Amino acid sequence: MAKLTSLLSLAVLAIQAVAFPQYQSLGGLNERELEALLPRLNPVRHPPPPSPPKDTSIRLVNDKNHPWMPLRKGDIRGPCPGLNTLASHGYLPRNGIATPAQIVEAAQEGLSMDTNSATLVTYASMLIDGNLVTNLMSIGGKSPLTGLDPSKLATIGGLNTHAGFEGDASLTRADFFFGDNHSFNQTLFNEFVDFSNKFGGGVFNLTAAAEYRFHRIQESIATSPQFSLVAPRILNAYGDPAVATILFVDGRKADGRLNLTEGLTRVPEYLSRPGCPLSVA
Ligand code: HEM
Ligand SMILES: *[C@@H]1O[C@H](CO)[C@@H](O)[C@H](O)[C@H]1NC(C)=O
Ligand SMILES: *[C@@H]1O[C@H](CO)[C@@H](O)[C@H](O)[C@H]1NC(C)=O
Ligand SMILES: *[C@@H]1O[C@H](CO)[C@@H](O)[C@H](O)[C@H]1NC(C)=O
Ligand SMILES: CC(=O)N[C@H]1CO[C@H](CO)[C@@H](O)[C@@H]1O
Repeated sequence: MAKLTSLLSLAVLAIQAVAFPQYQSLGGLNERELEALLPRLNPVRHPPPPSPPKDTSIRLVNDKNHPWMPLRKGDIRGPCPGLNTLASHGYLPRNGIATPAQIVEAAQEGLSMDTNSATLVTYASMLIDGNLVTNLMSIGGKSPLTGLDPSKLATIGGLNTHAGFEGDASLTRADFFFGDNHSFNQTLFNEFVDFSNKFGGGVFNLTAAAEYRFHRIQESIATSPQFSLVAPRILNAYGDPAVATILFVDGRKADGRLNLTEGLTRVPEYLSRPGCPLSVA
């Protein structure tokens, strides 16, 4: 009898599936899967995006509350040198898992990114790469620390997710095809420095940024068989080099520039954030 009932209900389910395919849930889960999953999800209310900071003065980035610390086992870093640095200096949770509000605040506090730019890139990334139920995102690879995946269709893969905002022809990261799409790549950073020397008189100014942007795309076309440059990545592929010209600039100097000898993964001891918020829009 039990067998017959389950056979019957299976048959009913099968008929439903055939008759009403348009009623499949948007989350890619059927009713039974939803019933099992919903009690285990941990939904949180999303606070509103942060307001602009009151204090925008010039300030040391590496201050006593924000010392650089090496990675502990399990700490996550990803394709964005800005966010990696903010996490390694404790402006973001050092494990690399954060809410969008924490990311916007850290970008404002630590590196003087202006509120509108930080809000735009953060919430856009959150939609593609974050967990909208727990309000958490990984700044690198996929992690169980962002909570259970609420849907089969969402990747919730963190910022490493290829073909979202992470993509090919990066300044200091190799293309997806070469295997590691998100780690700092010294070979590419050396090219970055060469271009700064050749076109920017030793700094990564806009001329060097434009030349290097063009060069990296040509290089990818020539060497990377699966090269791809489509939206949304194509937007930040052109935005990032501009951001890099104002990345780690020293707020105390009128022409404060990134000291190229320090690389892009940690702020130099002496570095002060700029005194006026920097827009990337
Ligand atoms: C506020 C939230 C931010 C988010 C969500 C974000 C996200 C990302 C992502 C996904 C990439 C990878 C693109 C690629 O495939 O190359 C990236 C690259 C980059 N980000 Fe961010 N970023 C943020 C803030 C910042 C800040 C504050 C800075 C510096 C002041 C910064 C500087 C850069 C630079 C220079 C790159 C290019 C790296 C490369 O091509 O080698 N970002 N960012
Ligand atoms: C660094 O990038 C170059 C050029 O794209 C690539 O050939 C090389 O394999 C990368 N190195 C590492 C360690 O990923
Ligand atoms: C970048 O620096 C080079 C060398 O000093 C200079 O010729 C060029 O005009 C600069 N570009 C910009 C946009 O300031
Ligand atoms: C740049 O960094 C190097 C190495 O840490 C240091 O010796 C040099 O004084 C720095 N240059 C400037 C202009 O701060
Ligand atoms: C989603 C994605 O692009 N991930 C790849 C990034 O690179 C690592 C290798 O370091 C691969 O394992 C991931 O699959």
